[in-house]
Amino acid sequence: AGVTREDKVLGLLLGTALGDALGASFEGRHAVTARTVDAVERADGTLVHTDDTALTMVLAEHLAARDHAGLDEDVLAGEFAAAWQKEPWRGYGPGAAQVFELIGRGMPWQRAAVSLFGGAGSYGNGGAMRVAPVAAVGTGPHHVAELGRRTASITHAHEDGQHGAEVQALAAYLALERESAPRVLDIDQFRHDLTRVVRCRAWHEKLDRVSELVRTGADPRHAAHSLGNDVTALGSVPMAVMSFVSNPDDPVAAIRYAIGGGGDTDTIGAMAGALAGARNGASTLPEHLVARLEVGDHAREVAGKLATAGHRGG
Ligand code: R7I
Ligand code: MG
Ligand code: MG
Repeated sequence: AGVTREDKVLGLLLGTALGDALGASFEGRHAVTARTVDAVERADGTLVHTDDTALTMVLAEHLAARDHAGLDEDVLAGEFAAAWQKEPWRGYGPGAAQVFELIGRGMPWQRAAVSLFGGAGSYGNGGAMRVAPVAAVGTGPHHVAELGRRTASITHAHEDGQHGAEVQALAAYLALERESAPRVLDIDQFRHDLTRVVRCRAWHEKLDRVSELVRTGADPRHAAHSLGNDVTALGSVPMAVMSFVSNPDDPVAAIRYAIGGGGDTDTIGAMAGALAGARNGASTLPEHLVARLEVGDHAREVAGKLATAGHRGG
């Protein structure tokens, strides 16, 4: 009964696209008022997505096409690079663009990824922003986190860039497999499950803060100030989790909360949208907004395959 698994997987993809495309108009703003988001929602015309959705779709297709064969980083690296090459104007981070260019010239992704930032690798949120589809194929929390880390490592050699992908992947898994509306979301349990997989103090501190902010009913600006809203993984994934757990039953409200905090609004919106879309299903997304997305039909096709690909359960 209730929402089907396929509708939830589609919700994950369309929630990503909707959060990304709505947030894209506000990237870099200090904070965003509800009225300005209203105006974008009420307008017509295409809601153009950015790199976040483009790479999420590449990963979703990769996983859907390979079924039980699982994830192949070498193949996926080439697919990411090809997507960048085809549409370099989608707003890619400078580090990611550089890695994709090097991969396109034949450099192995391992070498390309560590070449960034003086050999430290990137701790940007590019691994986390595109990771959600792994939730549909992982066998359990640890497997999902591992898949998330592996997909991120193609461009993000820095540990923090990978931790962000682990946390977002696991959050998406919990939203898809454990948490279905109308069951009430247990925020403390959700946070507890996330912290069990990522054994890192900085992440635990941020996620603990999420519980506290939910308890006090913090508004988006306050939450963004406390958790961060920038292009780093540690400075954006916690705000996305916050946006979801404080609006668990309404994807558009979760996305609006994410955008309301300002900063990296397309990415925080995309990640919050993935979580809320996965929990509530695509059927809960407003039709007039979904109709304006670029990925609608393609997402439906991929979601159908992804919902039955790989292993199930947890
Ligand atoms: O992580 P990445 O793909 O960027 C994703 C963001 C999202 O907001 C997308 O919507 C798109 O707009 O870009 O790309 P990177 O360039 O690897 O990382 C993003 C930024 O994080 C970098 O450009 C740096 O500003 C910062 N950064 C670092 N700065 C110093 N030292 C990431 N890693 C480092 C570092 O090691
Ligand atoms: Mg983007
Ligand atoms: Mg962004």
